[in-house]
Amino acid sequence: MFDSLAEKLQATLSDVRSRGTLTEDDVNAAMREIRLALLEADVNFKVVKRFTNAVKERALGSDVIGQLNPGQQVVKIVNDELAELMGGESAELRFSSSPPTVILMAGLQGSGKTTATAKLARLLREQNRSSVAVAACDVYRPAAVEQLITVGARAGADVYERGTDADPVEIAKWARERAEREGKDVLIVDTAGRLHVDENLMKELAEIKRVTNPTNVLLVVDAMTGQDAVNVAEQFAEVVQFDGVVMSKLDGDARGGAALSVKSVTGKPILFASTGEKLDQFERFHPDRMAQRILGMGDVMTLIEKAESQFDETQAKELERKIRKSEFGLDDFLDQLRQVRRLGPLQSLLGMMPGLGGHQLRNLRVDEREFDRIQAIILSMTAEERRNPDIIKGSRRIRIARGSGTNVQAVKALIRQFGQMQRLMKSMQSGKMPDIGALMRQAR
Ligand SMILES: Nc1nc2c(ncn2[C@@H]2O[C@H](COP(=O)(O)OP(=O)(O)OP(=O)(O)O)[C@@H](O)[C@H]2O)c(=O)[nH]1
Ligand SMILES: [Mg+2]
Repeated sequence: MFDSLAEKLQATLSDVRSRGTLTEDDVNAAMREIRLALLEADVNFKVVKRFTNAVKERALGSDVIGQLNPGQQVVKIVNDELAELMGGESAELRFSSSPPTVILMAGLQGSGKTTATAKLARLLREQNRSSVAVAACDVYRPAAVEQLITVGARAGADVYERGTDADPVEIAKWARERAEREGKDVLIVDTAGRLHVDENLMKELAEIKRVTNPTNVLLVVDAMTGQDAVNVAEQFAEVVQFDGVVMSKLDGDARGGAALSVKSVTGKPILFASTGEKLDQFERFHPDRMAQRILGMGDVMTLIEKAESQFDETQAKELERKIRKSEFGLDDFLDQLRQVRRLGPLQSLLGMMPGLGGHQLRNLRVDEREFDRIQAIILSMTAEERRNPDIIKGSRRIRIARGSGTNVQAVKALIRQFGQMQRLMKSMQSGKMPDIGALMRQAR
């Protein structure tokens, strides 16, 4: 899903990320690319304009924060704004304080209402341990009731149906009363679709809404229809109040325009995403995670956040003090390595290390085992050797190599690099992290 958009945004942003410094022209160029990518993804053009303006304003207005380089900040801004575009916070279903919670499903013909009804029933049964009934109020298509009986049963829900002869409003009223009587936690009402948003459909929906008094009205829209889905949602919003959107068939949507625009255009959040024909291909919609998925940087975003919280000020100050006083030894180095490692995969991590821009990163293939090797070498040293690596010569070197399962060259390289790093640190004012990338290249 969102394949082509993801690819384009990722390419643009990886270019931005790799720059040490960013000029206004760089930002403008990136915004042009992003605008094109979004338009090609069939995102509403007003939404695109608002989006790129917001990103640009923030990108140009922000200072360099902490250890992140400006390119990475632009990436973070795009990520934040993408999430914001899709609603920011994840929207939740409302639950009634006096059961049943009634969920009314609306939408055009073939949008995926019946499928979503069963999927939602399953999700609420599994995740909330709710007892769920579904009501078959589509009496126009003979097979519709049969379909709900089949998928409803598979989802473990009671199916309330009265065939195709009864009036849908009557069925809805009866189903609500029955759910109340039978003590169901949740009643999901499946309704009939139409080809277009027409008056009859709206009248019937309004009636069903009146007699069931739903806690949530969900509009199911087909993501594959792109901006049409958004237009339909807009038309619905004018006549029937709905609370949120179920975005169906996201699996077949390579562009993503509907998912990206619908909140912005209708003001209604996406609550659920349907991503396949199987019952369990249905999930709560989280704008932030979706943004990260589109940018292909779930890990990096998490890491940036982790880094922001991990490299706290106190630690940075202590590190700075040690460096200033030339007290930074191999023990501290190992501490740093371990701290870094807790954050996650090295390859993505190194890109956000100060002094390691993206262009360096691209040439750097990190083998996670390097970490183990460096750690093993340092751990094979005595405390004295770690404080004062200069004494590591001859037989000490052989002992350490043997103890760490490496060789004398590796030990030598590490100590030489550490020496260089110490000298570099002495000349540095701030408590930056050492250039671990260079160290690893040399230690190999
Ligand atoms: N790939 C994919 N197919 C889906 C998804 N959701 C529904 N479908 C398929 O889309 C078709 C229509 O789904 P329904 O749930 O019957 O749609 P509906 O809105 O109830 O249709 P009507 O009752 O005719 O108005 C079916 O073939 C479903 O299997 C989805 O998330 N992904
Ligand atoms: Mg249906």
